[in-house]
Amino acid sequence: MLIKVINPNTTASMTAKIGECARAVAGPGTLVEAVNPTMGPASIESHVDEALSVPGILEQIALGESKGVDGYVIACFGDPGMDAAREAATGPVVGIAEAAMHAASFLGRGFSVVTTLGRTTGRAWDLASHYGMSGRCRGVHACEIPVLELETDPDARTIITEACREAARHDGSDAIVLGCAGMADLCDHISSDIGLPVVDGVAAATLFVQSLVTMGLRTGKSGEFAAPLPKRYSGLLAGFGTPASPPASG
Ligand code: 2AL
Repeated sequence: MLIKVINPNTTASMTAKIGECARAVAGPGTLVEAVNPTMGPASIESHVDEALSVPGILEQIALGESKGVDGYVIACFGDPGMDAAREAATGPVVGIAEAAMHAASFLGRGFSVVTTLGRTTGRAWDLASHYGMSGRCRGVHACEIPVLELETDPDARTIITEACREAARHDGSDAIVLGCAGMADLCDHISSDIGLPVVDGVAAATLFVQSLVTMGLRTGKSGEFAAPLPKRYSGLLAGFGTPASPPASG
């Protein structure tokens, strides 16, 4: 099967890391294609970044559909454009926040999220509520490292590890959810350092998509998530339009 892992930001080095982490868990019959859009923000850490990442995601879904992709991972912890992606794709689409929170809910009574900047914590709380995880999510904590500095800050691993340890202690949590795709490669190190289960959403979402495809399950298309109606789009978004069918004659 072919799983397309979409890093919704345009930073290729982060896409490469995400691809490695997805491939490390995918089964032998699964091919992982990791991509990022060519348009959009270099990192996603505001509501504006998130909104402007969605056209690039939809462009990547359209390309995936033309190649027969079996399922998709949206690899940003804000889970941007999830509903739109589910309309546009034939196969299942799983976001990393959604996947990580569900996986963590199997590991104990409560989990804490450790994310990048404090300004992204509101979105993480909203997603916990949206996914029915309010009773499980005990805290959302920021390490105040911007997304792209995860790759360059030599102290990033130590700072995030200590933030995870303190989050679990403060919240009395059984597990940690990492709140950024750029933290995926730290998951095993942090888990062995703090002695708690630590969930990386990239791995979790890749395996959930693989499982859904293996079970022959895909997004229900009979209502809300049916393909969008054909229509004209204008300006910068003109390429997203679909030609309307001519009115039936006679
Ligand atoms: C993210 C993420 O996963 N990718 C990105 O660009 N921003 N999440 C976050 N909380 O900063």
